[in-house]
Amino acid sequence: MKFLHKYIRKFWLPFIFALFILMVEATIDLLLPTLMASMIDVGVATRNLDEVIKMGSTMVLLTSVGMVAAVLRNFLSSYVSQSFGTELRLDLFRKIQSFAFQTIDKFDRASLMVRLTNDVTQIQMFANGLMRIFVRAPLLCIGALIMAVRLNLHLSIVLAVVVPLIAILLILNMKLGFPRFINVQKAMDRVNGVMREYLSGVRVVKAFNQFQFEVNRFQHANGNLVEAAISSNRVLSVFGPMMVTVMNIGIVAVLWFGGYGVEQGHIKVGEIIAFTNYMIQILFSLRMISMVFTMYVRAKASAERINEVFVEDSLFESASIPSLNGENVFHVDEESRDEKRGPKGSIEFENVSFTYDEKRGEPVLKNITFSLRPGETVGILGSTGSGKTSLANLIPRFYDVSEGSVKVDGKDVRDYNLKELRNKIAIVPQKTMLFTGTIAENIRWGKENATFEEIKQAAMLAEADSFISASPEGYETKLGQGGVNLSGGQKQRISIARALVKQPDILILDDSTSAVDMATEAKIKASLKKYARDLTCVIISQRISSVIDADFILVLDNGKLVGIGSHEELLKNCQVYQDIYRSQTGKEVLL
Ligand code: DCP
Ligand code: MG
Repeated sequence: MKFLHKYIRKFWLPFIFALFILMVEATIDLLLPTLMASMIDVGVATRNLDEVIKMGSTMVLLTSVGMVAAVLRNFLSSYVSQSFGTELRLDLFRKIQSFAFQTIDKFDRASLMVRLTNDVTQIQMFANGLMRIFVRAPLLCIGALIMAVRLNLHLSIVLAVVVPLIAILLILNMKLGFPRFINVQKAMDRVNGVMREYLSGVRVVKAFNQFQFEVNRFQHANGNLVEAAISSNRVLSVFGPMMVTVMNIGIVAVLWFGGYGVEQGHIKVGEIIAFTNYMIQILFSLRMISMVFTMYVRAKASAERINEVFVEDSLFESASIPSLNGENVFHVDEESRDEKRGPKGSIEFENVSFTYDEKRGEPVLKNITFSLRPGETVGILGSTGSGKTSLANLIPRFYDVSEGSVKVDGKDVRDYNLKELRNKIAIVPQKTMLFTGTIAENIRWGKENATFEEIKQAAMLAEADSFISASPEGYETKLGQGGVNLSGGQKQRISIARALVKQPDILILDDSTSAVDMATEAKIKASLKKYARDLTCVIISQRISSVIDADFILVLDNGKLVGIGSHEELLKNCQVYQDIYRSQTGKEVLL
């Protein structure tokens, strides 16, 4: 997988070094039983204390070296795997940031979460595992085999039977275990998905008393997870003991034949002990290898899922996200800010059609054409689902048009550097989204280096200053996630302030005063007019009163532009507008 190359290039040196240390460790492990055999057979059997001390201290020395090596290797492996995991997670996060909305829509959001957290952890664990047992296990396995055969060829006949048997068990274990492991992971994803959806909708769930429904849904996903986990554990619990049993029978056989050999005088006691030690090392290393394989399967599945994210096209290079060590920290380019002042902010739609999903027939916008000069205000009116938000989304290029073109300042939005384009535009989304942090921080989101005066000014324009200043902590009031501790209208006004502090050329208000009372709305519009003489405004609403004094109004109906003109003109000649007018004022249109 290509995305891994970068990390391999970066971490290969400490990785190789860790592998080298592992080889040292394995060698020590392999030497110890032989030394012990010699201690017993030469030292103890002949009552030669010098030999015992010599061998004993060599063993102590070797073990100490092994310990130091292990500590060093643990340091290395946790450093490498942690830095690798952190970087991978950051890169993945950046990649997701760079996605067009279409791409984000395509992935399930919960699955993106799991990819960022669990999948990265799996790969990280595998990398760590590699540096603990990867070379060590095969080396130990082969080394122990060689040492055992060298030690005693006759006893090795037992190995010739036992080792292939265990290998077969291992392979069976993997064959049966792998698909089950993958099932566990899939079930885990679903549990995460259900949980995430529940938590984001917890208020609605409570309001509708849908506990039981949610509990059932969770129970279902959880039950599936348990089944998958039990099934995969069953494989482990059958094969694990079987392998140990085979090996133990082998050890008994060695003791049996060995004991016979000792009686006959051609095998020494120490040899038998060393031999069984090697057998245990072989079993141990084979199980290690199977563990690495299990980790490998999980990591591979995770890597594939992460790869799916990396192979998606980025809409733009997200150079503005600060990296860990502080390079690339975002600076607002003062020069470009100054330069872009002046009468800029024209918008042109030319025969624009748009659909979210090519496969789903009916386009959401059909053949829309209009243009807006700098400083003008356009109102977009239409019933729910008529395509107002979709139209607005095309201006900052949240989505790409299917046909036609959208131009800002005479240039097709697809020809812009996205950062440059979005610097011109501030949008107050229909669904207010505030972040955890203080009110001031949330407003400053619009312009990173905004001074307190600028923030306060923006809040005053948005009619938010009065309620913010009235609260005890003022602008330092902490908001919960999504701004839960504010009313809907308060959130909308902070959201407007956040857009205004950016000092954009184009301001898009998507139903941004829907939760604000009429009087406050009128005040906001009045201050906007005063402050923003050369600001191009797109005001989306379902209320005629919100758009009545716009320079002109677009009336959308089911994705089609059915009227364009001033309030009076539309009252005269637009059927849909007349209907909306009648339903909102109760007055008949006097012609
Ligand atoms: N739509 C879609 N996929 C999305 C968003 C919308 O398929 N991610 C569809 C649903 C509607 C149509 O697009 O049929 C128009 O949706 P809009 O959100 O543009 O509609 P409005 O903004 O006009 O509606 P509202 O006033 O409710 O905000
Ligand atoms: Mg909308």
